Amino acid sequence: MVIKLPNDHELIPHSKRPLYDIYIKGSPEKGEVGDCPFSHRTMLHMEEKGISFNKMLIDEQNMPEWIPEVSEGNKKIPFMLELDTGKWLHDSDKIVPYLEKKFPDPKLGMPDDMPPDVGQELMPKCLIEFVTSKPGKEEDEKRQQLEAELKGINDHLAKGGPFFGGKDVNTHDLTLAPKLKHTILAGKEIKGWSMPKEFTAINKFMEEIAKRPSWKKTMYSDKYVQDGWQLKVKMLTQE
Ligand SMILES: N[C@@H](CCC(=O)N[C@@H](CS)C(=O)NCC(=O)O)C(=O)O
Repeated sequence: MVIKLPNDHELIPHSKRPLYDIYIKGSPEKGEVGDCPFSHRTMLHMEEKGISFNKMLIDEQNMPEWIPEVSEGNKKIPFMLELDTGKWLHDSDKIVPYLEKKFPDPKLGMPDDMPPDVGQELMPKCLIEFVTSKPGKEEDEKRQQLEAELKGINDHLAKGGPFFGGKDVNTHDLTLAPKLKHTILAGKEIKGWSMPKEFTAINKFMEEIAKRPSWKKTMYSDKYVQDGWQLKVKMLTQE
């Protein structure tokens, strides 16, 4: 229970006190969460496990100089501070298994328990290659490559579903869902592409994941994703 005081301060029960400061992509000026699928993935895992955290917004175009000091030389988002121990963690690929070991309940599984060949190439590889492809033969090839990757995901989900974890989400769901959101929005924005109608299991998956409180609490606007991909494609195709 959180007791609201008239001046908007909150009294938070000890069990709900924030355990982490997570540094994610966003607009510090507007106080809005940005379009980073790796930050999203990490926050989804924390929400599903009931781990409380403070969101610290970082402008990706103007990243603080001290980040490599706490992230083993890397300057990437997300990274986070464990408030009880002062330990810094970085990279969603390392943070997610760390959280699974430290907070085993509810079990979401380890990333390498999941089918290794399903959805692994979706993003960045397939999506970036498609949205940066030249119209014509190259674009057709890259679209087919992307759709083959999506078919693998769809076929896997169609065997059970609506989630990879069946009725309950697992780590694979929480990793792929932000990537699928980016694929749907970037494909449309940059190439006027839409998810093929026959991929009904993916559509059902996205509908179901969007209903979860964890998704609602960690959402960011479609506009951020669309603008972010416009900028990324511009940068990548100018090189
Ligand atoms: N493997 C990392 C990838 C993180 C990543 O690429 N983050 C992007 C933002 S979405 C970033 O920090 N980009 C800035 C850069 O690469 O300089 C993870 O899973 O956390």
